Amino acid sequence: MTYRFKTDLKWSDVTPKSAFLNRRSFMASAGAAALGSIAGPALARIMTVPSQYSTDAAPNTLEEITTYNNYYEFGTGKDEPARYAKALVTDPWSVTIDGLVDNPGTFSLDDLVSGMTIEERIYRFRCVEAWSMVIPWNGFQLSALLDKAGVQSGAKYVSFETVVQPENMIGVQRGVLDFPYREGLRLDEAMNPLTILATGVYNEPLANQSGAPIRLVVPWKYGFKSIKSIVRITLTDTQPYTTWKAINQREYGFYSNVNPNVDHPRWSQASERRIGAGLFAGREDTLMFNGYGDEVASLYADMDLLENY
Ligand SMILES: Nc1nc2c(c(=O)[nH]1)N[C@H]1C(S)=C(S)[C@@H](COP(=O)(O)O)O[C@H]1N2
Ligand SMILES: [Mo]
Repeated sequence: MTYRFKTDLKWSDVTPKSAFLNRRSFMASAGAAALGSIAGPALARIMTVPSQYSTDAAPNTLEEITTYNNYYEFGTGKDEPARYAKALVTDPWSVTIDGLVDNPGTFSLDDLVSGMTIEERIYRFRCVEAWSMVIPWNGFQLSALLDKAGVQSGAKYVSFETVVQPENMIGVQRGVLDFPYREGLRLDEAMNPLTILATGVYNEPLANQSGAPIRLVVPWKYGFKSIKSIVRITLTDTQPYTTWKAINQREYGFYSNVNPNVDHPRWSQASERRIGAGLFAGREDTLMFNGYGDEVASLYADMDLLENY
């Protein structure tokens, strides 16, 4: 079953509507994660239309999803983004699309999605690093946006950049990384239907700490590839700069595919701790490509994944 939108899409069509009209309600319902309180036939329909790629695994609560985060612009502690990301200014927002595209420009969020055809709304994806969660994202396939941008034949990679608001970002003031945070994908990875731009969680707009107003989600790669609060998307012919590889090339590769057979130099990557499973729950075995091998293993058929970690 698909959920096909009209082609004069507005940003409010790709963000959860009731909450979009009344952003204050987000904070009210966020604490309770009270899904039942979100009324309306359209949303009811969206709720029942998961992506064909969604997992059946039980999702984490909104509370868990928004209180245990990595967003170094707001500090390196897992609890710091929830405390400090309120300062992020997300309205107005624009995204620049440039490089090897036919239709470059700087777009408001409405302009960004106008004319796109979007088929799926809920992506209940496992995400994993040393810990894991299952998150029901709202969003759309990155490929829909890249198709609209008109990717030129010479393009081989996509580069992404996060906003920098020094006055609002305590981690930028502390200089904990070389900001802006940057990430990249090979073009075929970017076009894969599992690669989405998320605009919400649990039919609520993204919390700032989750990467509002728009962030990448790449479920077969380690969490750090999923860059938050995107302001620039650039199509390139060479492998782009990526923040973690630049920090430590030996520890973080460009691909960063979830791979239980390749340990991080300082820790095993064979298992993960499921957030919310309780103190005494055992660790779970981490699956190759985070369990999405059927969808993505073919992308790496010719590659040595021990070399290309
Ligand atoms: N801009 C930006 N994006 C980022 C990060 C960051 O520090 N800054 N952290 C990454 C890391 S290390 C992880 S694990 C995920 C965490 O996403 P979550 O907080 O939504 O679970 O965001 C990624 N995206
Ligand atoms: Mo991470």
